[in-house]
Amino acid sequence: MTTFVDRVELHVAAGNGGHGCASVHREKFKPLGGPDGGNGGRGGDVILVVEQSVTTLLDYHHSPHRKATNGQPGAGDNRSGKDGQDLILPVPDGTVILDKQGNVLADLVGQGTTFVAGQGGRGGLGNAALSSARRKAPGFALLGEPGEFRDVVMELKTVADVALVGYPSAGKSSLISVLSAAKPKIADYPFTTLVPNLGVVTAGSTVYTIADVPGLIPGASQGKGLGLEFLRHVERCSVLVHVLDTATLESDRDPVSDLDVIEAELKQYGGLDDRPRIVVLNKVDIPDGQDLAEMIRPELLARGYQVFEVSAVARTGLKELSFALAGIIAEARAAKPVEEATRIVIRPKAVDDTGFTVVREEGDLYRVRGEKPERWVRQTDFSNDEAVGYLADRLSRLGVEEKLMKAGARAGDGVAIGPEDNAVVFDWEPTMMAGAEMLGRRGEDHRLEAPRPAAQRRRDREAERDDPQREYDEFHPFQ
Ligand SMILES: Nc1nc2c(ncn2[C@@H]2O[C@H](COP(=O)(O)OP(=O)(O)OP(=O)(O)O)[C@@H](O)[C@H]2O)c(=O)[nH]1
Ligand SMILES: [Mg+2]
Repeated sequence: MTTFVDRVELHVAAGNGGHGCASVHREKFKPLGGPDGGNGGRGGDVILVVEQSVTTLLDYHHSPHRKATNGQPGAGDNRSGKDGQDLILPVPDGTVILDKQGNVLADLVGQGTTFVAGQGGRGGLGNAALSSARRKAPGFALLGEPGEFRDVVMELKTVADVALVGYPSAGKSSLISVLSAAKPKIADYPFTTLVPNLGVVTAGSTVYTIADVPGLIPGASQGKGLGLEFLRHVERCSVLVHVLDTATLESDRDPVSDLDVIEAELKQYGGLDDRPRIVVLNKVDIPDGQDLAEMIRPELLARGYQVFEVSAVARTGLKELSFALAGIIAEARAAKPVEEATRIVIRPKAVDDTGFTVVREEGDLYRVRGEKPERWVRQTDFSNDEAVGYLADRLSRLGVEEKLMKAGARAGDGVAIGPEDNAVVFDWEPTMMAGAEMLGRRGEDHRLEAPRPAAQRRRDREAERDDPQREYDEFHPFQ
């Protein structure tokens, strides 16, 4: 049975926002009580949080689809819908989040570090919130926005200070078992260790962690043995320890050529060149091993390695080794910039909702892209004419109509708002507002005109002021 999983695909779905409600207050003898439709609740986020007690991604291997709950719809009598609940997913320290193309989205190190993997959809405003001096009794409400869907890959890169590398059966797991309280599996056949082991070592006042990875053999970079797959677990360590077997019975091997082989494989893997290395000559309890260790020591020293002779079985040389490692680690820690604060919250993308673009595509289709227009479209109930009119007002106030006109669009041309695979397309009918503006400046050719930033800015401000959803979000930042 698998008990350790260090790479999974995870499919998250944040909760949808609840729809706003369109309702009119009714009381006996007071037939026109005004709009009282409440707002929809926000959909829950899907949030990954580093939890030290979690050591594998196994849970997500078994159930890779995770969904947060939806926000509830608003109701009459100004009742807001309940927010959906955030879904908190605990992950091991050192989990890297990638998109499907392999780009790193977040690197989660440190207890409590948080990544919002899927953002819940905003609730739609009810007609009470949408009413204004100009629109006293709106007969529509805004739709809740869909929650974010996202496919991510999670990879575990163990966070250890020391990594042990070497041939199978060199004694890496044995070393961990005598340096720390960990009890990894040890046996006299190769590839006993199939997944990394982690132990905690205390040497004087320094406490550090030590990990091994499955043994490497020549050609590991081509996938021989267990391959280099597990080397990702040594990427975060501050020091690499070569564990060399001084008592191997294989005639074509000796510790120095073993070292060369492992170094060549590390080089193939890449990215580990700057890590300090030390050499441990293991199994010196065996007389031949002791002799061999003495013979090769000068050569290793000449290459610049610190060399330690130990026996994991007879437990000799361990103290020197663990204190030397503590020294290197203390130095590495001191050299590191101040410990990164834990509990960082990483949001996948900063939303820039200021601009939008209009691009003319083939067949007289004009595509509008931008955070705001796309969001507004998602919030619109297209079966309600008033809601569609409200959308048209919003778009025109943002300057979408004007930009369309400048791009050459004419009444009847197709306008698509949104990306190719998910756009709302309609025939363009310039509204009164845009038409009036066009008349006002008859004789000028918009396409030759330089942008008028001040006027544009003013229009943007006005559009902003008349966006109740935005104001609502500002006053309810946690919804
Ligand atoms: N005599 C002697 N045997 C040792 C010593 N250290 C490890 N061994 C033996 O070597 C064999 C392999 O030890 P492991 O610790 O499993 O080796 P490993 O490097 O973790 O091997 P893989 O997990 O297969 O990569 C076991 O039979 C151990 O008992 C030592 O210092 N002296
Ligand atoms: Mg092992």
